[in-house]
Amino acid sequence: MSTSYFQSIGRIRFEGPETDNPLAYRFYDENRLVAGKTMREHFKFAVAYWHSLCNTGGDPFGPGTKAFPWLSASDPIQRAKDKMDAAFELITKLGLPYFCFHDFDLVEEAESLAESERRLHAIADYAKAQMASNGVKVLWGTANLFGHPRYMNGAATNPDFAVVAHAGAQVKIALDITMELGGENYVFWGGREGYQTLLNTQMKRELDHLARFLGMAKDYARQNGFKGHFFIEPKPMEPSKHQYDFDASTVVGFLQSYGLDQDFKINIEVNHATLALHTFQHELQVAANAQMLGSIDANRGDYQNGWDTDQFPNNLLELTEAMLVILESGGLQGGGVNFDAKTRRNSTDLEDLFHAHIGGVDAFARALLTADAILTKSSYSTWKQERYASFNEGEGLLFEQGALQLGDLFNIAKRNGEPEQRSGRQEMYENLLNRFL
Ligand code: XLS
Ligand code: NI
Ligand code: NI
Repeated sequence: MSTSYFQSIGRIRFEGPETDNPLAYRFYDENRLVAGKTMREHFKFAVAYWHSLCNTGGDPFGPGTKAFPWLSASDPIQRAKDKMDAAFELITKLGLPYFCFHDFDLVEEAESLAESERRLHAIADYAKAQMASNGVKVLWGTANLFGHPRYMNGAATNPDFAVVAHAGAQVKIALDITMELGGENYVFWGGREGYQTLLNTQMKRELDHLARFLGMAKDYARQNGFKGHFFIEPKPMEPSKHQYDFDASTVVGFLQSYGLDQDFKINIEVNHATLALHTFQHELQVAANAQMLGSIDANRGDYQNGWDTDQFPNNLLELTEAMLVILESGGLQGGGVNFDAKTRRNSTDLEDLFHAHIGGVDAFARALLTADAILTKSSYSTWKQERYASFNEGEGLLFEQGALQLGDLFNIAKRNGEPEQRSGRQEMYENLLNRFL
């Protein structure tokens, strides 16, 4: 590594909850065993290349505010290499095991597909050499099929086959470099896969195309030896008014109805869940119910507005509920926790990237410890089991086994009379979270 971009900052270490050092982990102790796995294994934390290395904070009202020194070279390949040096310095100083990328986060897209491909392979070679020595890995790769103007009417769901083919070429190259870098998973977030008005849209046809496209990508990767998971990342809106992958439930139905449910799982993003008017934990549970809880894009939204603010996670109650779902469903399948989050526009010091990730990592670590304590040291699981005790024996059990008819329900209800009122005790459950925090 040539230049150091974060010279004043050393390796971030676990110092325990009492430390005064803002550049230390208080709860994330990577080798600590919790529920049979190390914290490192539970989370598989990843830095998101696009937010932390590329995004200088521009918004619709003004330009970027962050002077990232790794973006100053004029040659695109040199700029990409500088950015990668900064990325690996950031990731290794944070002590995190993974990163995630879009193809054109790594290096800028060129005028032609051929030149873009050449650039991507050049930077992938550069990455590979460094990863061999620094041990950092790729949690997932993806293709940016939403930024370029050619995708304004969609990528895989574009009404023009020429654009669909171009998107296919881009996915092929993104898969090639993801595989070259030993990427463990591959993500599809359908930013432009949706529509603005049904007046100009054959929805069924577009969905058929999307399924065909995903199937082709899967077949190509499998033929080339890719063993990882494919994840669909749901989001209900923004940029399209109607996004096809609205929420976890929609995606489960889509994957099942097109026969893609063996290879594809779901990547749940906190702020996308809340945009769909769900909670994060609801989306996790829906994915887990379908055996499709693959990975997480960690961030948080804002209570007072309705878009993807992508703030770093810090809501301990939300995360504790999430960790309960994750622990109870046996963990993430193949994926990890990717910080799809950006520092605020006015957080302009390079050091802010460290504070942001440290805060997110520690929030998850603390939530894991809390959830584990709730599961192992409280009556939480027993209470939840007992709520359903009437299905454990007798007629309730027969109902679950499919041994009753509607007429039987009629006879049972007539015999029993009005059911006894049973409290849901929501507040009692909620108090457990605070008690164990
Ligand atoms: C945007 C998405 C995006 C995906 C990857 O809202 O979260 O960043 O995670 O394309
Ligand atoms: Ni995301
Ligand atoms: Ni997002």
